Amino acid sequence: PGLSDANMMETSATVPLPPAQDQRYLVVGGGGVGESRLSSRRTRIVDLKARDPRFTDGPSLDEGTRYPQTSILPDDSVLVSGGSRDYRGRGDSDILQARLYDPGTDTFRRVADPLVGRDYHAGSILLPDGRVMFFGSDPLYGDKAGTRPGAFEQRIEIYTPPYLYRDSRPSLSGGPRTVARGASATFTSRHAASIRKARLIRPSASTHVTDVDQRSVALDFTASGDTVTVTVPKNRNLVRSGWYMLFVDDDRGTPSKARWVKVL
Ligand SMILES: [Cu+2]
Repeated sequence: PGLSDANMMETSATVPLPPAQDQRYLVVGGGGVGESRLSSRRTRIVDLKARDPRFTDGPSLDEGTRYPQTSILPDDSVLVSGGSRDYRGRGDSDILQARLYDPGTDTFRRVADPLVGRDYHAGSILLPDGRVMFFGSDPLYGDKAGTRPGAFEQRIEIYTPPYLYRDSRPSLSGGPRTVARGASATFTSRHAASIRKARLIRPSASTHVTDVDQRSVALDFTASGDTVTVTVPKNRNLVRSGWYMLFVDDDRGTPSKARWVKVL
């Protein structure tokens, strides 16, 4: 209940808002079924921990947006970028805009625009150094009039979030390669005293505006001297087995580079 533009779920994006423990989801944009010209400017949020979960609208996009790319960042913001107004970029309708969504304030902030249009068969993934890679796009046509077939986009773009323009970032090194669910692991950081968050972020598998692996799990942690000890939650449904990127964020929300950790 409450889902706005419910007839435009095709080509919308869904992302579990960080941290995954909150069980809140953001649904972005979308369009009508098939080659429909309809597209949605809406974002919708649902809290699955509520007694009677229902969708409420979040901030709107400037234009109706199909195929928006969404990537969870280690500072708990979500990058929403690209997409097109019409089906597969038809009519030269790629949208060269990017935003950061803040789950705490439910607001968008415009950030540096992408330079390459991304519509069908495009994706974005968070890199272990805190940047985001964009790839693909498969426009139906190669011109505005729709007289020439489109060509698959082969340029890759790398987005550097504002947090990487600060003068320092916390270090993170050492620690084990594997951690069992429910167990703790100790890593080294010269900035241990300023660490405020620890996040396990699963590497992405992004296609068709869908990233089935994307999630950011909050970890309890303690800091002592130059060490940070994190504890992986016991819940198997929250933390599936496999590889994760472990990030720690400092008191300004600046993330470290990730350490790769395999959860057993
Ligand atoms: Cu396809």
